[in-house]
Order: sequence, then structure tokens, then C-alpha cells
Amino acid sequence: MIAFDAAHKAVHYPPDRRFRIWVRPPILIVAGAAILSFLAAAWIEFAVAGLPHIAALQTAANPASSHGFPLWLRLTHFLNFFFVMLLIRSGLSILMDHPRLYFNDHCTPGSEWIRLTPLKVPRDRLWTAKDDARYLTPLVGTPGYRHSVGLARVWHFINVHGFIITGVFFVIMLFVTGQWRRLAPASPEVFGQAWKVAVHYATFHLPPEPNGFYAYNALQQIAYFLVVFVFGPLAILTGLAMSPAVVNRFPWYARLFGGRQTARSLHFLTMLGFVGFIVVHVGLVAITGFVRNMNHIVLGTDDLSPWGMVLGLAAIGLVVLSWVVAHYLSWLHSRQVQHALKLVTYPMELITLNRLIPRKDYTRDDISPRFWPNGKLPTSSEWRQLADHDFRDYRLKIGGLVENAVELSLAEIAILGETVQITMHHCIQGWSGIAEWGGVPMSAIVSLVRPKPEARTVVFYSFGEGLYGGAYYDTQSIENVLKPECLLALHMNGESLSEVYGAPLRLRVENQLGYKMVKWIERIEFVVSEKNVGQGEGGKNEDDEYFDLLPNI
Ligand SMILES: Nc1nc2c(c(=O)[nH]1)N[C@H]1C(S)=C(S)[C@@H](COP(=O)(O)O)O[C@H]1N2
Ligand SMILES: [Mo]
Repeated sequence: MIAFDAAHKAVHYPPDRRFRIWVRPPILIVAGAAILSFLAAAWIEFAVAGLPHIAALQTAANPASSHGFPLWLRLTHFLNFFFVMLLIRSGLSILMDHPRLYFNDHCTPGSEWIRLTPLKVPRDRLWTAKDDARYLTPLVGTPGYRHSVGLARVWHFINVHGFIITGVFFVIMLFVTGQWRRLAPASPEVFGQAWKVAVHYATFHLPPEPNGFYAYNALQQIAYFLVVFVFGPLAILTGLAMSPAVVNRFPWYARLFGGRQTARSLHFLTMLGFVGFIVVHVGLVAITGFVRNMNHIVLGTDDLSPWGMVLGLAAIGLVVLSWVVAHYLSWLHSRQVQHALKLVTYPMELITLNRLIPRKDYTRDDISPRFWPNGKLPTSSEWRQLADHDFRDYRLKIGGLVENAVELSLAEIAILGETVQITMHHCIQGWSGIAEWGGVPMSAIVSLVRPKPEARTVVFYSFGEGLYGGAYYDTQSIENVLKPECLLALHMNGESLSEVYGAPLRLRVENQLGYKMVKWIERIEFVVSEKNVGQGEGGKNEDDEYFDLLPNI
């Protein structure tokens, strides 16, 4: 365990650390019925006709070129295991920051199909998405605890590069070497064979196993095919369907998967598919001739020497060790871990996702019935007094490196020209929501104040505080605020911004995640670089919670 100071302990190690899973009853019933009917069919066949005979189907079809396991295959097999385990563990940490999954983009409380929290959303008081986050033991999650989504994303996104590179190389090599024949069902007969194998397993019998060095049994072949050609690509594609830059530029892309939240649910189900596969796969490797199998997998030999097993267990030990190392790096060198991801993704995002110009694509009918609120309502007496007078005395101060520093009342802001947009909001925690925002494009503000040439960055300061206290702020590059759909919003769904949603003014930046959209804006400053503000990471969450400077994903 890590020794946190009191403030961090209160966040990461809260008194309520219960873990509960609730699944919507109809889904449980359908899933249960599917499993039971499979088991029933298998047992009935076994009782009536006995164990089905399994012919040696694929062995003949497999040419010698696809026998054995060459070095590239054994190495990528290991790397895949390494990356996928870290992806699963960090993914679980991310999930627990909003432990509910939906098939609708509104994330309306009560509409989730599964929740990994004992709590229903309370209706009688303000309940923010941050309140809703749950604790996850670091035995299961990387880095685990509560509210570690920033660091969890670092592990998720660093490893996904490894996962994709390994996966692409693996698939190319499958086709180059002819090994793909081992994985691709060669005829419809394979499915009939797979059923026979399944009947064996379901009735607690081991089917006669072909020597895996030369061929797989039919069910095994289909499982491997699914993992390589379905789960892997689906995990990557649904991951991309959660990016605000992608979804607000190409809404059709998220719709391919049934919407942004359905994509998130599919991402989760794919993870379950991987976990289920790994458990069964490892289990069967162990009980169908462990020593010989480990020689196939590790050394590429087909004999009974103990070395494959010894080295293989050492490799598994290495993978487990990587979780421990990731855990300690996360907490003892958080800043370096954050910067490691930035090194990889920041330059890449600048030339890819950050180029996408968001465009509105939603109608009034799409507006979410309830938008999750987030952040701490300001407690300063200054803001309270302004709010009590309906912000009539509010003046937005815009200064710093500008030719024309101004102080504007809400009315003076509004006459700069209000536009309206209906967009989807993406919180880093995982929830989304659609709302109509009315406000003044930041480009109008930029034209009014005329930034000096050396000004590159805009800082938005809030009246509110961050998770660990201290003024909330965030920054944007000037280029990004000049994009359409970057608004200083005064209105939400046709009404003045309410207190909870950021009165009197908030930012909208539709190609990035929610935490960049400062609420309760106090003042705006143009500066050379985010490096000279706060701790220099680009915002309060970037400073304190290791979030990304440029979250297009
Ligand atoms: N001042 C301030 N602004 C903030 C936050 C905050 O904590 N303080 N939270 C951010 C986060 S994480 C999100 S997702 C959005 C939430 O906006 P909403 O409350 O309208 O849903 O506000 C952002 N703006
Ligand atoms: Mo957020």
C-alpha cells in the first residue's frame, strides 16, 4: 500500500469501499437462459446419444508450413498477454470512475444495464459524477484505489500502442507465413465439430485432443479466431468510438456501434470476452498436457523437457511483476508517468485527432433528460453574492497579453453575437450527455481583445475549487479556441446557466473532454504558455490528477 497524505487518502481510500455488481434483471435472465439452454442441450445429447465422436478434422487440412510455433509467434503471444493484462487492469480502473454502463448516450441515472457500485443515484441531493466514482483494489486495477482515472489512462494508452503494433505485426505474419490456416475455420463442418467438443466440456469430459503443435480442436480454433479477428479489432474500434474529437466530428462512427455509450458497453463486453478466454485458455493449457503445451508455447518444441514450463512460469511472473511496478511508478513517480504518456500522445494528437473540427449534429429531440453534473460548486462569498444578485454585478475580466484588456458584463458579452449548438459532452470518467449550449464563440472574444503575437495560450480561471482544493483553472491553445463550437456559454437548453452547470459562464470545447470546460468562469488570461500557470501542466486536473493536456480521446 502507498502512504497517502490525509487529502489523498480521503479521495483514494474512502471509508465506503464496498464492491457490488448489479445487472438489470432481464439481461441476467436472458444471459442465464442462454447458458442454461446450452448446458441442457449438451446434457440431453450426452444422455440420449452418449459422447459425440470427434473426427480428426483439421489435421489433414493443415499443410506442414503451418506446423509448430515460430519465434515471432511465441514472442508476440507473450507481448499480447503482457499488453492485454495491463489494458484490462487499467481499463477496470477507468471504469470505476463511472461504474455504470448504458445502451443510451444520455447516461440517465437508473437507465444503466450494469453497475459496479452498491449505490443508486440519490435523487434528493446534488450527486456529481465525481461523488459516484468507486474504489477498486490495486490487486485488480492499475493503479487502483479511487479517482485514479488520470494515471489509469496513462497505462491504458501507453499499452494500447504496444497492443496495436503487436496485433498488426501478428496478423501480417499470420498471412505471410501461412499460419493463418490454423485459425481460420476451413469449412462449415468446423462448427458441427465445435459443438461436439463443447458437449464434451459441458459434460465434464475432455475431448480427444489433437497435438496442438500440428492442429487445434474445432472449438479451440474458433476461440482463437474470435480473439484475433473479432475481440482485438472490436476493442480498438470501440475504444476510438469514445473519443470526443472523433464522435463530435464523425457522429456516424459512434453510431456504427449503436452510439457512444453502446460502444463503451461493447468495449467492456469485449474485455469480458478476453478475460473469459484467458481463464479457459490457461486452464486448458494446464490440464491437457501442461509440460508439452508449455514447450509448444515458449520454446516452439514438441517434447517433454521441463524448460518451456520453467521459462513460461518465469514469463508469467514477469507480467505480474509489471503490475506491481506500474502500481509503484504510478504513485511514487506520478508526474513522470504522466509525462511519459504526453511524450507519446501529445505530438501525435496534434497532427491527427486535434485536427478534426467538431460539428454539431444533434437535434432538440436528442437532448438528454438529465445531464450528469460535475465539480465542486464555488463556495467563495464573492461568487455567492454575485449569484444572489443574478450576476448583474458580474464582470468578466479578460487580460494578460492582449492589446485591449476588457471587463464585460453578461449583457455586453451577449451582444458580441450568440450562437446555439447541440453537442455531446464526454467526461473523462466515461459518461456522456447531449445538451444545447448558447453562447458567444471564443473567436469573437479573441477578435475583441486582440492577443499579442507572443500569446499562445488562453487560461480560464474559475470561482470554484479543484478536487484537492485550490482554484480550478484550465488552458486552451489559441488555435483550438478559434475553432467553431468553442463557446463561452451563457445558456443551457434555452435557459440561463444554472448554478450547478456553471453560472454565470462556462466554456464549451467539443473536441476535448469535459474537464477542459471550465465552469463558473471568473476571468480569462492570455499567456505565452501553460507552463507558467499553476504547476505548469495545463490545468487544475492536469496538475493534481495527472490528466492529459490535450484530451482528444
Ligand atoms: N470550475 C470547474 N469547472 C469544471 C469542473 C470542476 O470541477 N470545476 N469539472 C469539469 C468536468 S470534469 C466536467 S465533466 C464538466 C461537467 O460539466 P457539467 O456539470 O455541466 O456536466 O465540467 C468541467 N468543468
Ligand atoms: Mo469530467
